[in-house]
Amino acid sequence: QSFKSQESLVAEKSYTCADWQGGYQSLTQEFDYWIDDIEGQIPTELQGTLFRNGPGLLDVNGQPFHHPFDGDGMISKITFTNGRAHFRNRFVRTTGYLAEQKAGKILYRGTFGTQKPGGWLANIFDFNLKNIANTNVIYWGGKLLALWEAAEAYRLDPYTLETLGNEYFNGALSAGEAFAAHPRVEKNCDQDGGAPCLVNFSIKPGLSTTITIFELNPAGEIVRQHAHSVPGFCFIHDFVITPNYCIFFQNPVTFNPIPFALGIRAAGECIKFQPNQPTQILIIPRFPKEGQEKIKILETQSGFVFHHVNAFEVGDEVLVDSICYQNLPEVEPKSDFRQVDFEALSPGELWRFYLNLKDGTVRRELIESRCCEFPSIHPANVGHPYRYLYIGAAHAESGNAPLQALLKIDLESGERQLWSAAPRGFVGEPIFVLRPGSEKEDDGWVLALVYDAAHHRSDLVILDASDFSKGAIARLHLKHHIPYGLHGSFTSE
Ligand code: 3ON
Ligand code: FE
Repeated sequence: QSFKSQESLVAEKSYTCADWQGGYQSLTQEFDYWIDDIEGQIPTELQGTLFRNGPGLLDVNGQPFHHPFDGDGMISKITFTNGRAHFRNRFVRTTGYLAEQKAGKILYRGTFGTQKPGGWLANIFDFNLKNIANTNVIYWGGKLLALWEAAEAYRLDPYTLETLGNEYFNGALSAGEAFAAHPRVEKNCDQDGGAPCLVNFSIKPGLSTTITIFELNPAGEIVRQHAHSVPGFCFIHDFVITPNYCIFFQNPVTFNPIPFALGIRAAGECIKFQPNQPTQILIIPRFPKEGQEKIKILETQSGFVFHHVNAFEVGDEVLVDSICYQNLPEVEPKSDFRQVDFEALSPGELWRFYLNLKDGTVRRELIESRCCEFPSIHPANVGHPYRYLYIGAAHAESGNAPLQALLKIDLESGERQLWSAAPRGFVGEPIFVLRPGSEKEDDGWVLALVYDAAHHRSDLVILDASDFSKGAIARLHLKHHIPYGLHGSFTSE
């Protein structure tokens, strides 16, 4: 009897698919209220605003999107003042969102599988993808910007979240030019006399790919911009910076444009992972000098990277920490993303890559094999050596599973701390917020939205970053759920 129950314990999952699926229902309402259902206490020193972005709608009037990455961007913001918290959410009024809401049906092809109703005839030769502004939201240069990597940023009012239009940075960008969703901020940029600098990029696909790098000053102006052409198709979602370089992982994928052009498949369904091809690592100087080699390409084993944690320079080497998948499953045209078989997919693992700029070699080391995604670090350490990282993780130590826990990793001592919301909680991206006046790297809080399937609502959970074993120091119950999101940022301005 006792042997049997132990065995079933081992086989038991930390979640049910039905619970997980609840977090992928659309949220149609827009709210504006003070959060008063709180367990624990919001630290009074925690002052500022957490902005989050992600797909808020997973359907138009009951017509489902094919993939969550195709969902319309919805911004949530939680403002902390004197121990209280205020919530507000609004959809980004993109051209596509407005048109589809008015029509009450899908009018656009989505990148990851959503097609216009009516079969291939309705989709053939339509290369117009819907800018859904759903991936990240940043506050920079006095502007709140919703980002999606294949098109222009949308500017929003930071207080009301009202959509103000596309952002072209005083004409530095032109219509149709993309501004990626993963900017990196170097807090102390030597080139700018110690001022903060935001670095971002754009990818222009084709037979060869153009990568453009933008550097913005604290006023939100593009002060440096340079473009590079690299051979082949690129699917690059994120990058990392150091004081001297931008580093991109060109995942080994091929793109077959024919089914896309013919309206048979969406663009994202024409991307095929190449497990026998190496990953190319593109190293681009941030401040290209006359006569200097413009771009250096190194190679490492095949793998797929969406997100990097951080990078820094040590002597002749650049160290890059990244979440790496052994395989990228194809998006299947007839499938339903809510029916995912987690165990059949490869988990995201955390690796450290050592790029030797002198001899061109790359070696790598596994840091964490527990399934993990959505890393966060102390903002002052971006591009520089660091000790602690916080990341969403699976409840179980091995296997692929939904994110239900928050993991803190001490890269120096190897110590791990895990806070889990299992069995009925599912976590999103954690964000580290430093305590005002903090001196220690982990002196601050970790904020994350947790979908609570038991109540079909989301909580904002606050952990003490220096000690996860305390459990949540505050749990703010929202009045509704927030569909699983992507990225966000915290501003104390
Ligand atoms: O050549 C083109 C280049 C390009 C920029 C190809 C292309 C059309 C596919 C393209 C567009 C790419 C886009 C629009 C990518 C959008 C990505 C997105 C919205 C989200 C990515 C999320 C990544 C992860 C790892 C999410 C994880 C989620 C969980 C763990 C569960 O909540
Ligand atoms: Fe991302």
